[in-house]
Amino acid sequence: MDLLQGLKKGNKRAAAKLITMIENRTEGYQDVLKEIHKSSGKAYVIGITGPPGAGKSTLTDKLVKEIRKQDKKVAIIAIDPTSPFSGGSILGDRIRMNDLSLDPGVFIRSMGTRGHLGGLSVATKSAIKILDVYGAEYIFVETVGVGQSEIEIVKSADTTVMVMVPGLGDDIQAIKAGIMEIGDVFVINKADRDGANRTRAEIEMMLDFSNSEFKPAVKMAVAVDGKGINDIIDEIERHKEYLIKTDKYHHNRVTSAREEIVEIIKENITDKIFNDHLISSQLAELTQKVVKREIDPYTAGFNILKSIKL
Ligand SMILES: Nc1nc2c(ncn2[C@@H]2O[C@H](COP(=O)(O)OP(=O)(O)O)[C@@H](O)[C@H]2O)c(=O)[nH]1
Ligand SMILES: [Mg+2]
Repeated sequence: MDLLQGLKKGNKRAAAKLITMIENRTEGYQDVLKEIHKSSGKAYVIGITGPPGAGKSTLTDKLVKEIRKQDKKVAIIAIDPTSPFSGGSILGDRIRMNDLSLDPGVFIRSMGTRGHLGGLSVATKSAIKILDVYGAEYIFVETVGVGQSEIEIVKSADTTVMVMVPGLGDDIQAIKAGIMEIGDVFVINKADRDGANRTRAEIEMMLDFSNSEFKPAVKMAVAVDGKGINDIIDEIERHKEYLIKTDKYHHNRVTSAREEIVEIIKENITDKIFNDHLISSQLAELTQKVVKREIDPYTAGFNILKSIKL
């Protein structure tokens, strides 16, 4: 297991290869994950989410550069649920983070939906684990906060930064419920544009209704010009201290570990159903019967469950 040794020594290529292995579910990938689990759990995971074009990549680039001044090793995972590609893709992000990728202390990786049938969040959690063992002290996960799997991804972050832009108006209403529970730090990026103060007031008003113990701050930023970056880092730090002080840090990790186990169970049961010939033919047969109203879907589903050998 040369790759594992390379990973533990902080070799970028080893980390990249292992993530690819996990994405493609190459034979032996589960052994890798089993092996590294005990050495993982040290990195601090920061989710960066918000609508497309809000400036998440630009902001991540600036935040990472600031953190790099402390000489801490950083990894960035950019998730694009709409992209079937992974590895070196997401051209725009590559360009925006071009000079960062030359920094030996920064690892950048894109992940698309290819390969992981509904398991993007499992694949992301595995990638986080790999980058943790690789030695990244901070792992940034950038994702568009829309679908269920993306929300699950941000839920596994220790601190989530919600990036908004001025004048979202109706959009804020639409995503209101979602963002309230997800964001730990709110950023109004593109504050160089009109309406930033109003958007801030709108978000602050919404946050006032929340009865959560931690009151997130709403910060202004102009990511392209590097404005507001230190403020955001301070807020991430404040949230981190809150988590540790209240023991939520540990509690969140318990929840996340439990979810991870459940996801692995689900994923493998699904695999069993779709890869087993007998079950597939039973499924085809029962489907016909359900269509003909000879049996109902519940009876069919439970019949199949009974014949799954775990
Ligand atoms: N005016 C303005 N444009 C910005 C700012 N931050 C980012 N942008 C631009 O917004 C566009 C989208 O940025 P990007 O970081 O790719 O957004 P993402 O899709 O959320 O990752 C790019 O053209 C950026 O240069 C900002 O603070 N002000
Ligand atoms: Mg981006």
